[in-house]
Amino acid sequence: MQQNWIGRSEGARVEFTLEATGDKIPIFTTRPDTIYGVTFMVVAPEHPIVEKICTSGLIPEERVAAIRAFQEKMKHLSEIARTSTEAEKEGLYTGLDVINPFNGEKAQLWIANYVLMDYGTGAVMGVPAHDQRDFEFAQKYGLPVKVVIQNPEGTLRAEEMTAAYVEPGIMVNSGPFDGTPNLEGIPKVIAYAEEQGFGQKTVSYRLRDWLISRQRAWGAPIPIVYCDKCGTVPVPEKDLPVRLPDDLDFTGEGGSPLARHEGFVNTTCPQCGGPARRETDTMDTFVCSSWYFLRYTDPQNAEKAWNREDVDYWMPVDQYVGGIEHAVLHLLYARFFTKVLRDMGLVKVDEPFARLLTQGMVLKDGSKMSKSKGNTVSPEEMIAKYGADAVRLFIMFAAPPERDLDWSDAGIEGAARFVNRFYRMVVSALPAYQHARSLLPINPADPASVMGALSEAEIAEGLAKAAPNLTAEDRELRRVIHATVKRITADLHDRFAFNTAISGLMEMTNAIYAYREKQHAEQNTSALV
Ligand code: ANZ
Ligand code: ZN
Repeated sequence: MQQNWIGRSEGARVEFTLEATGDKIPIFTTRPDTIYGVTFMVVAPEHPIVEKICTSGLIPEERVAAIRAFQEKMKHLSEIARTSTEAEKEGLYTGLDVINPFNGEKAQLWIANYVLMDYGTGAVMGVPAHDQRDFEFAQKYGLPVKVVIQNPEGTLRAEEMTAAYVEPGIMVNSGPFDGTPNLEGIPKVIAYAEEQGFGQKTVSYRLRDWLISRQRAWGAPIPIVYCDKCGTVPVPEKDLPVRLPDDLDFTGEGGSPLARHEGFVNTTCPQCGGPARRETDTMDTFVCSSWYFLRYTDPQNAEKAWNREDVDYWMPVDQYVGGIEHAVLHLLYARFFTKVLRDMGLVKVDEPFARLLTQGMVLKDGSKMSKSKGNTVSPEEMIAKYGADAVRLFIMFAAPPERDLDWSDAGIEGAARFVNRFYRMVVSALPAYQHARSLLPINPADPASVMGALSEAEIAEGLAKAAPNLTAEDRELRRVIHATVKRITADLHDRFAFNTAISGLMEMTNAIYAYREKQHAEQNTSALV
């Protein structure tokens, strides 16, 4: 998920030219091998060239008005709505043409919903024969389709295509590149563009800048002061930390209560001593969650964030448990902070978290519990009715921790019944257990004599005394118990499989009850005999 989020994409930037004005419009493409197949160009509605065209006097007023209306409509659509593969492609011809620097051919310049301003260059070369979005766009607006990558059978015909051809093939209709396998063609086309000076190899990222300031009354303060004379002045280290006031007035009027707190806002300039104002935005809470785990290694340190030895001893975090919603933001930022701190020589580790378990959610009737839906279950009520052990047992048992679990009242009753059954079994076995233990050379008052302190021989002797003649059933029960111990240990330790550990316990409990009932029956029959 992080890889997708960062979205590194290798490709080329190639400059097309607006014929009427000579303006250069660079495009970003991952498929330079298809550049001879360009039959139109599309820019984002917000692209600066659109503004320039609208005010150039080169196109009629009605067209300008139509472009303005289109821009306005796009403003209200989310990025997802605009670019989803299902979304209807919508566009508008600007009335002007661009020139493909590779072959001097003209292509119409369009604006369309599916091109985003903040990715690549905000402009796309339209290759309908080999890009599905471009194909759909060309079909809708009657733009030409030109095959430039031929399939191995050599059967691809523009007039017969019902979808873009996106598989590898041989470059055709591509001037000097004809006959080149397209994957080999990519670096060759880029090299040619570089030679000719109208393009170069480039990398685009989907990742955006992270704006860390928030208009909030909580979060780490931004330690900056504004002075009329000195401008923007950082709070000196000796005056850190800046503390937020704890007597804020939450009136519900617009704006940040922090900005209305005169005592916080008004301060003196660290440089000239004159009156100054504090920054009243605070940092996004993700700033703090990017490094709090490092502070946990040395939480009482009043001198610095942490002591190098402590942080190196504890880090990395052995096991991280969190929801999937943290996979791309929090966990990515935390990794980034850790790497920067490592580069600064403040921590040794390269990665903050050794293992990650993404836990599922508790659902009710198949959907996420939420106050607005009114489908929440109050843990307090459940605990009052069934006890905390039963509630916990149900949650652990109902699904593996990485999966969502559906809340079920019947399930929790079942869990409560099991807790009681288990408890009765333990309590009823206590006298027998105490008797057996009294036969072992263990002094409960002396912890050293318990378990590890006994020799093998002493244990064997004790066991022989406590259970002199093991029957076949006794042995079978003991086997079940040992197998259960092994299984639960592995379930818990290796894979946090609480649910299967609990079902192991349930099976063992059944085996113990069955064993006892049988013993009981035998005793009764022998009494009869
Ligand atoms: C021409 C072409 C031909 C393309 C072809 C693809 C296939 P990724 O892999 O996600 O980086 N593109 C570039 N900038 C865009 C923008 N701002 N908004 C929408 N689409 C944009 O995708 C890169 C491809 O997405 C680029 O390569 C471009 O279309 C399009 F047979 O160029 B391509
Ligand atoms: Zn000043």
